[in-house]
Amino acid sequence: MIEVWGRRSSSNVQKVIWALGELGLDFKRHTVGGSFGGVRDAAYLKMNPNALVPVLQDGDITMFESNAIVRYLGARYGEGTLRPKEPKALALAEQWMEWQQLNVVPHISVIFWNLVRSPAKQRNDKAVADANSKLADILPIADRALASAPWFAGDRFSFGDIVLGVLYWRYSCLDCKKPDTPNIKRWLEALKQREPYQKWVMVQAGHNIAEWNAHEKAVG
Ligand SMILES: N[C@@H](CCC(=O)N[C@@H](CS)C(=O)NCC(=O)O)C(=O)O
Repeated sequence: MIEVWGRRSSSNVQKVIWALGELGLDFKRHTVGGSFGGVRDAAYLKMNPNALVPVLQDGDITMFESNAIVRYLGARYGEGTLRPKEPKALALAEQWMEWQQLNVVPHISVIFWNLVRSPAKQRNDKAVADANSKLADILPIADRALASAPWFAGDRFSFGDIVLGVLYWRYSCLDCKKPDTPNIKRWLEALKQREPYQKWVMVQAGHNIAEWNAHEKAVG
């Protein structure tokens, strides 16, 4: 059976378990990382020397890096579904996955860490304002792409929707000013109809550090 190591509250773990859910694959998950620890144990470091989650084990493959894991799952179990078969759709899915990771994730992460994961006294308001202003420039790029197609790869959901799908849920729950992106809004509503997204991603992570800590413990 496929095994995944990583706490459910981790966005990078969520990419993997959401992808597994989309593929209808059973898996066993081990809760490690964050307040649960375990990522510096010798046995874990053998699987992921970075001491980070997630790790995936499937037969003779043990691997880390969430986006690479999602790509592996697509190649092995989701040819034509999670991983588009047609070269143009595959190219678009790959393009947007890279773009989301490099351009959007860092800024949403800054906002999330400051507003939710840090005690109020340590909040860096300037960093939050800078990240918000960068997102106001960057998110319209994704919005324009979604004006001509329902999903990032075209007509069908694919792994090109996974990276932003996880982070955008968090962002949508945050109390901060957001750019007007009607096509992203429609895309998010479509994601919300997907059962694996509801199960693994649409979890309220809280609005401050106390709520986050309670959330992390509760979801495991
Ligand atoms: N590039 C890595 C980043 C992994 C990462 O930063 N994971 C975070 C959680 S989202 C982590 O392990 N933090 C330490 C912990 O949870 O103990 C990936 O995409 O898998």
